[in-house]
This record gives sequence, C-alpha cells and structure tokens, in this order.
Amino acid sequence: MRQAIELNENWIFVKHAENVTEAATVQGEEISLPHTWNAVDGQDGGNDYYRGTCWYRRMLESPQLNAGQKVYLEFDGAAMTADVYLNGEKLARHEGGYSRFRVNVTEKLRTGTNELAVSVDNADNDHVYPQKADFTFYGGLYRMVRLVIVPEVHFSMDYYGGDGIRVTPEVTLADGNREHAQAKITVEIWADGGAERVTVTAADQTKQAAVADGYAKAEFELSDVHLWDGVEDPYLYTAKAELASGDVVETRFGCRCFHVDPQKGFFLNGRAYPLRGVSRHQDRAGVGNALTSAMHQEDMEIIKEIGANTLRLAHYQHAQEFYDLCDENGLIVWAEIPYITLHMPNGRENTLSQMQELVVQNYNHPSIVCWGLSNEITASGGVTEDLLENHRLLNDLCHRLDASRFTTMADVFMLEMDSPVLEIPDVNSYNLYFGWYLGELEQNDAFFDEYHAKYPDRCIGFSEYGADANPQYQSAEPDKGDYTESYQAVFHEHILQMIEKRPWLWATHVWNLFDFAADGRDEGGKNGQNQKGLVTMDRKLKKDAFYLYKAYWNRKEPFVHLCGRRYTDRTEAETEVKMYSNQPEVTLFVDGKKRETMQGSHVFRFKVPISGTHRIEAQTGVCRDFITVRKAEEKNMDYVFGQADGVVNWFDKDDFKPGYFSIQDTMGALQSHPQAGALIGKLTESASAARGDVAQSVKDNPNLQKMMMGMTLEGMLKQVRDMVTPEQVKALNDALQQIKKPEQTK
Ligand code: GCB
Repeated sequence: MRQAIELNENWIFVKHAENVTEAATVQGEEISLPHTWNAVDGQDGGNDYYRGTCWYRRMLESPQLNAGQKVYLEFDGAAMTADVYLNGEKLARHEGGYSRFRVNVTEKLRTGTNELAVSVDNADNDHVYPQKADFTFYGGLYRMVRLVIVPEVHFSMDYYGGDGIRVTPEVTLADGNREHAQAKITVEIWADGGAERVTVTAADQTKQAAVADGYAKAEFELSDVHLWDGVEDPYLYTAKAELASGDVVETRFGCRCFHVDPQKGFFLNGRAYPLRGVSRHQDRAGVGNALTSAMHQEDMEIIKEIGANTLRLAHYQHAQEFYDLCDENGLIVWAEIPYITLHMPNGRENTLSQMQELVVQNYNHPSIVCWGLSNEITASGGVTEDLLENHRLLNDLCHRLDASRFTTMADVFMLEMDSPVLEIPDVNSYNLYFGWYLGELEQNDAFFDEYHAKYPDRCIGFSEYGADANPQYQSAEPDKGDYTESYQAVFHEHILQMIEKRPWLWATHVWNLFDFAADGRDEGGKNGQNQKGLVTMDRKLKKDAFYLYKAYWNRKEPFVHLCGRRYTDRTEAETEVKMYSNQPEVTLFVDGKKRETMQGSHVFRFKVPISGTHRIEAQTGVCRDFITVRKAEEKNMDYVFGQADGVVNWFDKDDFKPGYFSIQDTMGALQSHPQAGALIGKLTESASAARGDVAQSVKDNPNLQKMMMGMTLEGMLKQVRDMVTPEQVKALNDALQQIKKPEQTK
C-alpha cells in the first residue's frame, strides 16, 4: 500500500532571506497552500511585481516507516524554479514552474521533527522558460505538496514526475463506423526495487505479467469498445496495476482514434469533428495562479456553457485536476510547454525537460491529442539554426515518447509561410490579430486562403485571435482599438463566419476565454490585464461575445441574449438592438409590446427608435432576456476609453465620394495607382523615418509587407495616430478624393 499525506497547512512564508539558515529563523507569515506572492502585485499593472527568491518552510514529522519503505516529497507546481532543503541540506533543484516533481527524502528524514524549506524563484534568468511573454510569471508554491510513502518495491517515482503506468489504446473502427469499434489496450508499467510480477486490470479484465529490468507490458483486447467520443460521450475506463508488495497505481483512459486531414480538418472516431473552442490561462483575479478545486470546476462549467469542444491549455502545463476535468467532459486538448516569444541559446535543455515532463505526466489523458512545441517563438529573434535544431529535438522527443499523438506549434503572424520551421511539427497553426493590433479583419480570411492554396497538403489551424474589451466601454460605432465590448462582438462575428467557410482549419481557439493578468500591460482602462477574454478575470461577467459563441456552439441549452446591456445611454435616435441565440426564431418586445419576430441564425439585428427610457425584451420559446436603454442627449463619456487617444473618428460618412480614392482604400490599391501612390509615398517615407526599426522589419519581411498592402490607409493612420493631426488626415483624404479610380475591368 502507498500512502499520501497532504502538506498544505502550517507553512511559513518568508519573502526575503539570504540563505536557508536565515529562512529558518526569520519571522514569516503563516500561510497554507496553494500560495503565490504575486496575487496582488502581479495583477495591478506597471510590470513591477516582485520577482525574486522567496522561502517556504514547515515542520515535517517523520512518518512511522516499515522496513524498506521509501518517502517522497511531491510538488504539483513550484514557480518557476525550486530548491528543496531538508534539515538545512539542499536535496534537489527543479527548473520549470508548471510540472510535477518529486524528491526522495528517505535517507535524509530524521526520526521525529524535520525542517523542510523550499526556496522558490521567479526572477529572470537565461535558460528556464518562460522569460518573455504576455502574462504574469507568478511565483510560489501554487499547487499542492504531499508526502508519498511507498513500499520498497514500488512503481517508479523518479521518472519525470510520472506515475509509472502508461496506457495506449489503439482503436479500430469496423468499416469506419464508430458504432462497432474494437480496441487493443497496451498497459506498460515501470517499477523499482526488484519487482518480479505485476497484476494489471484494464476495463475489468485482469492479467499477470512478468517484470524484467523494472518494465512490464500487458495487452488487452476490447471488442465492442465503448469509445471516448468527445463532448457527446466521454466514456472513461480504468486501468490498475498492483505489485506483490501491495503498491498500486491506477489511471483512467479513454479509447478513441483521431487524425487530421489538410482538406477536411480534424476527425474523431472516424467522423469529421471540427475543433472549435477557446484557450485558457489558469489564473484569476485576486488569487493569481493559486487555484482551488472549486475554481477549476467553475472554469469547466463556463467552458461547458459556451459549448466549446476543444481547449488550448496555454502556455504551459496546467493542473492535473484540470486535464482530468477535460477527460471527463470530452474536451479535445492542445497541451504545450512555455517555450514562448524568445528563443534562448541556453534554454534548449529546459525545453526538453519541460516537454518530457508534460508528456510523461499527461500521457494517459484521452483529452490530449497534440503536443505544442512552442508559441510565437520566432517573434523576438527570427528563425535561427539553433531555434530550428531546438524544434527538431523537441519534435523527435515527442514522437519518441508518444507515437499516438501529433505535434504542433503556434506561429506568429509575421513568420513567413515558407519558413523551414513550419516543416518541423506534424501540423501548424497561426496566431493572427488582423482587425485588432494591425490590419483589417478580412486579412485573416485572406491569410488562410493564401496558405491553404499554397500548401494544400498541409494542415493549418487558427491558434489565436481576439480583441480586448473592457465591458465598461460601449459604442454604437465600434472600431478597432476602442476596447469596447461592442467591437469585440463585431470582431468575433466576422471571425466566426470566416471559420464556418473554412472547414479545413483543423482547430480554432479564441484568445482567450478569460481575461488574464499581464502585468506589463497598461491599457484599456484596466492596467495589468489582457482583456481579450470573453469572460472577466473574476469569472463574474460574461461579455456579449461569450454569448455569440454560445449561440454557435451550445446546442443543448436554448437561450437568447440581448447585447449591449451595459450600453444604456444612447444618443442615436434609432438604435440597433442585437440578439444572439441558438434558436431559429426570436421575438422583440419594446415596452411590453411585441414589435417584431425574426427568423435567422445566431445573430439577429433590429432597429428600434428611442425617445425616453425603454424596456427591451427578447424572447425565444420560454427563454427571455431584457435590457434597459435610455435616449441621451450627450454621449456618456464613461463608455469611452481614454477619450483623447481612443478611437479616431476623423470623418462623417459623406466625406467619401464613390468612384474616387480615399483613405478607406487599401495601401495596395493606392500604391498601384501612380498619383495616389505618390501622395501616400511621402507620408510613408516620413513615418518610416520616425519608426526606423519597425520600417526596417517591414522591409525585410515579405509577410509584413503583404500585410501592410492589405490594410486600409485609414487603418495605418490610426496605428500612427500620435504622429498625424486630424487636419493632415483630412487634407490627405481631400487630395485622394480628387483622383478617380480606374474603371473595373469586368
Ligand atoms: C499572442 C500570444 C499571447 C498574447 C496574445 C495577445 O500572440 O501568444 O500570449 O497574450 O498574443 O493578446 O497579444
């Protein structure tokens, strides 16, 4: 029998100590786990959160041990590096803030009371990932710690934090039909201490196997297997292994098969199963990354409500508990390591060890289908030979450790499509932010169409897209960069349509389901946060775009949602009332009177004249929703971000004469016309001079150049709004309006 003793209480946290002796004596703060020291300062902006070495200490009573028993300390996560001391002696070091690790303390435990101390460090260095990324690097013992006592002969405890049991299901579908499937289940075990035999039970069948050199394998045939079939039927089996010593390990597994087709996308158990979902960062408001089970559970409930069938668990290994929830709820998961933004010449070993831990610790989860090698890794230093080699090694490692899953990576938009790095993983994905940071929404469509046309035999996915939204900000004329809830909704409406037309995108993941802490950010009215979430960081407020996805994805729970519930004061005489619903028909009531019934799908738009205060009500079947709107004389400035440097509205609609050029044309169209090209040539020259390094990287990068050509001049000007005056923009538009566009050739 093995025994696990939770060590989550009675810790003393010491923020500053020079060494273990000092850490053992100075007064600290009594805390219990999970704990991070950045719960507050990691979320308030300014990038000044405490990054350094802190200490955790606690008394540890030596357990009563039988002969030969071994004792391990097990840490579920210590961010980012940890040194473990017992009675003043350093026993181990672990580098990587998101994976489980163990320390064998058997020989070092004294009878009676022992002093356990752990120094945990989240300061920067040159070799442990992540070092540069758009999220807060919380420090702390932010997951659970326990003491595990195993018999002398036991399942391996020393191999990359794994459990010593690995289950590989191989599913065969009869005539491609998932109603009649068979599975071969291979259960492998690793044991230490001289094990000779193991009893393995899988799906209620039991077998004995001989253990040779600490390794054994048992195979089982399941005819008419109950498949793990995604969100519809995530059926789980159990496998259990037992040694004569009484040591037992148990794991759940699921039987499923999957593949990716460059033309048809993802297949689960023989049928097309388009992966449409969201990304999740683990942290939340007030607690940082120190999450309780209830918090994980709440996140999963929100994921179920939105109706996603896939999750990208970014940008690092998440809690075991959360992968378990994914298994239980049928989510298809992309799992990854924090090899992100900046490739470090000294970091290769760390990428490999973090990947090895990720795969070994998570191999048995049926939810996981792929291993993510890196994220936007070429963003800071481009593609170097060392980076390529690092990716080849990671890719080979994943295949060696796991022949059943594919590898992928999330590419930054400016990575050229023909870069050799794209040839390394089995499938690729791009993070694109056209329509938010840069460019126009339609450029997302064009980008993927070009990729797909150029590489019809390669699988491509959409690993990130999103727009920041502070729910306080509202607009009747939403625009890129305004941080309104209204623009975020419009952004996602476009992207959802573009995705629907491209079933070959093997997976798409919204960035992000939840707002998350990025302490370096100071923007959008909530410093320290990335607000691309569909739900706020405290999980309390679902933004309108959340319900848009729910309308597309949730087929179980009929609902109707009225957008703009925080947009009460409206200056327009006739306002747009927008509903999201997963039902084919909705009805609008104004002040208790039925106004209009509309048929359609997902998004329903109505025009409603307003004069005073109105109760607007939406109905479908028995579902109802209502909001209040009020006719206002003046714009409510609480709805506008940063007033001065927020949205740039230079024009009225009638400043644009059809048939003539204007700033609303794309750079490509303008540049291809001699006169218009000359007019904007001057402007781009002076902008390049002022933004030298940006201009240089645009020149050097064909993808960036192409991206610029697809942007409207107006979009470009907004990007450099600190450098142009409204008068200059108006003058430029007036000049362009004098130039007739060439006739379209039919
Ligand atoms: C990205 C990164 C992600 C950022 C996101 C953003 O491409 O992969 O970590 O948070 O962009 O919001 O800028």
